[in-house]
Amino acid sequence: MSRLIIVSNRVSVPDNQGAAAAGGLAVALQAALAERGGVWMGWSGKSSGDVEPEPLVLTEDGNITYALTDLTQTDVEEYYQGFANRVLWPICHYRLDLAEYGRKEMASYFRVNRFFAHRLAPLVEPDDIIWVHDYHLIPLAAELRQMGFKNRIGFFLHIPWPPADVLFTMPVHEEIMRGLSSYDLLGFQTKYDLENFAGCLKRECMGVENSPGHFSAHGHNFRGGAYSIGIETAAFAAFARKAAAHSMVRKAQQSIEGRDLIIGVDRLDYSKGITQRIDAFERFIVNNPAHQRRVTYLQITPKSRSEVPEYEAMQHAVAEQAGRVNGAIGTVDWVPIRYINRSISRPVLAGLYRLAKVGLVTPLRDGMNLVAKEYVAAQDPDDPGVLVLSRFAGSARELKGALLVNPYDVDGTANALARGINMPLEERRERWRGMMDHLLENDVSRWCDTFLADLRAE
Ligand code: GDG
Repeated sequence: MSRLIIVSNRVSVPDNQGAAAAGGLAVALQAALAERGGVWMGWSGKSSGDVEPEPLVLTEDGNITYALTDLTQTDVEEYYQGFANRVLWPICHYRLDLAEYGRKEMASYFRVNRFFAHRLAPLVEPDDIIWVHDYHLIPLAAELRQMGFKNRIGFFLHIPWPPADVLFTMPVHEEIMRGLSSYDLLGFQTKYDLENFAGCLKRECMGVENSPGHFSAHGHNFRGGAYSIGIETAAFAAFARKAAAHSMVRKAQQSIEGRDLIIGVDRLDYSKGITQRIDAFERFIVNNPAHQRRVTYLQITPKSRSEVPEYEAMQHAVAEQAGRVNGAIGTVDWVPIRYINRSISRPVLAGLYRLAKVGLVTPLRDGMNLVAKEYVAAQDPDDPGVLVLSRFAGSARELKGALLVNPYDVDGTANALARGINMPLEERRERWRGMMDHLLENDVSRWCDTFLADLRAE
C-alpha cells in the first residue's frame, strides 16, 4: 500500500495525553497515517523571527513522521494572519466587507506555499499519495507539479466555497482557481460548495465540467466531490456518558440548580453568529417570560486569531453584549448568560453538551460545524436534548432532526429556542434517533476512507 502524506497549516502532534485530548479530525488522520505509514507536514505555529527557518524538525511516532517548520515573522503576518485569515477566510464566508486585500499579503501566500513545497519535496517518494488540507495551502499542488511531482494529490476544503460573484471580488481569484485545478481530487463539505466551485470555473470559461464531478481546466483533468466531514461518533458518545461523573460537570450541574441549560460552543469568530445568537436568547426571554429564571445560557467561546484586528474587536463586542443582556434581563438571583472566553477540556465539554436541553448552533456561514454533530452524539438516548441549527451550516444538510433557523432572523431563532425547550420527550427522541443513526454511519473514519479511496482511484 502506498504511503500517505498529509499537509496542513497546523499539525496535531500527539502529546502524552493521546487521543482523548485531540479532536476527531486529528484522530482520524492519525489513524489513516498509522494504517499506511506516512508523513504529516505543516507549520509548527512558531516564528523564526527575521531569520530563515531552521530545517524541518522531524519526530517519529511508530510509522508516522511529523515534519514541522517554523515561518519567518513576516510570513506569519502576511501569509497566515494576512492573506489566509483576512482575505480567504472572510471571502469564503461571504464577508466581502471584512476582506483586506494587500499585494504583499497575496505575494506572501504564494511564496509560503512554494516554501512548503520545497521543504516537503525531499520527503516525497514516487508512489506516495498526498492529501492537502484547507484554504492556507491551495497553491501547494501547483508548486509540486512545477517541480515535476506526478503523485496523486488531493485537497479537502474545510470551509465553504463561495459563488462566482463573491469569489471574483478577490484580485487573485484566477490564480486560486488555477491552484485548485492542479489537484487530482477536490473535496468540499457539501454539494452546494461543489456547485459553487463548478460555477466559478464556468463563469469565466476557465474550465468545463465534462460530466458530474469531472472537470478539465488549465490543461488538467480532475474530479470534485462532496465529502461531509464527520466526528468519531461512537467514541464521543461513550466519552459523554462517562463525563457525567466528572467533578467539573457535576459542579456545573449543581450550579444551574435545576434550570434548563442552553449551550453554545464556538471559536470566537464572526462567522459563528454569536452576537445574533445572544440577541435571539434575549428575545426568547422577553417573548416568553415564563422562562425567566428557569434557563441558563452557557456560551463557551475560546479566543482565536486574536492578532487579527477583526477578532480582537469581536472579543470586546461579544463580552459587552453578554454583559448588556445580563444587565437588562437578569435578576438579583439569576445570571441568564454565562460567558466563558477560554477553552475547556474535551471531557468536560462532552459532559456539558449532555447536560444541555438545547444545543444552540447558529453560524452565519460554516463549512460543516462539528459542534452540532458533537452535541447530538453526546445526548442521553432516553432523554435527548434538541439541536437548534443554522440553515447556513454545512451540517444542516445532514442533521434532519434539528430545528433549522435563519440566524439573521432573531425572532425566528427565539421561537425555535422556545420550541426546543418545550419539546415533548417523544418528539425529542424521534428527532435525535434519526440524527444519531446518520452520524454513527457517517463518522470521521468513513469520511477519511472515502476520500482516500476516491483519490487513489485513477
Ligand atoms: C473548521 C470549519 C468545519 C470549541 N471550543 C472548545 C473546543 N472546541 C472544538 C469543538 C469542535 C471544534 O473545536 C470546532 O469545530 P467546528 O467545526 O465547529 O468549527 P471550526 O473550528 O471553525 O472548524 C468548520 C471544521 O473545520 C472541520 O472540517 O466543520 O465548518 O470552520 O470539535 O468541540 N474543544 C475544547 N474546548 C473548547 O472550549 N476541548
